[in-house]
Amino acid sequence: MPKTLARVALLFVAGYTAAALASATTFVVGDDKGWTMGVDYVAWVRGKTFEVGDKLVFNYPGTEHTVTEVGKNDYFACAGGDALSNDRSGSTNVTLVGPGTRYFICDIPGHCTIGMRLAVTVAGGEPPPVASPTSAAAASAPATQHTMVPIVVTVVVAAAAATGALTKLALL
Ligand SMILES: *[C@@H]1O[C@H](CO)[C@@H](O)[C@H](O)[C@H]1NC(C)=O
Ligand SMILES: [Cu+2]
Repeated sequence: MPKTLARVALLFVAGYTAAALASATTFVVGDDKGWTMGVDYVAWVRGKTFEVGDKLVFNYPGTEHTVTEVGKNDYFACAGGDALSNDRSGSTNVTLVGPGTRYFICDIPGHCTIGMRLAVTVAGGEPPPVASPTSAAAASAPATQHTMVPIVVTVVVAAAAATGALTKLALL
C-alpha cells in the first residue's frame, strides 16, 4: 500500500511538471514596442498571468538600454548598483523559474525613473503532494509514521527531479 501511494505521489509530481512545461508561455515585454522609454509596463503586466516556466523576452537596441534585475527596494529606488544580473545585449531572455516577484529596471541614468521598469509576479505554483501524507503521518501513531517515511523521501526525490527538469528547460 505505501508503495502504491508513493507511485501515485511520483506520478502526481511528474504530471504536474509535464503540465507546467507544456503550458509555458513566451511574453515579449512591451509587445511590439519592446523594452524602451514611454511604455507603461505596469499597464503591460496588468491582466497577464505569469507561471513557472514562462519566458520574458526583452527586445531593445543594446547600446541604449539595459535589462538589470534588482531587488524590490532597488526597483522602487531605481538603483542598479546592487544588481542581481545585468545585460545590454539587445535581446535578453529571462525564464521565470520559480514563484515570486522579479524586478527589472533599465540602468541608463534617468530611464527607470520615468517608468522603464518592470515587476513580474509569478503565481505560487509549487506542487502540494507532500501535504496529505505528512499531515496524515503527524495525526497518526508513531508506528504508522515509519511506513510514511519512504513516501516522503520518494516525494522529495521526485520533487528534486522535477526541479531539475525545470532547470534544464530554463537553460534551453
Ligand atoms: C530569446 O527568445 C527568442 C524568442 O523565443 C528567441 O528567438 C531568441 O533566439 C532568444 N535569444 C536568446 C539569446 O536566447
Ligand atoms: Cu533605458
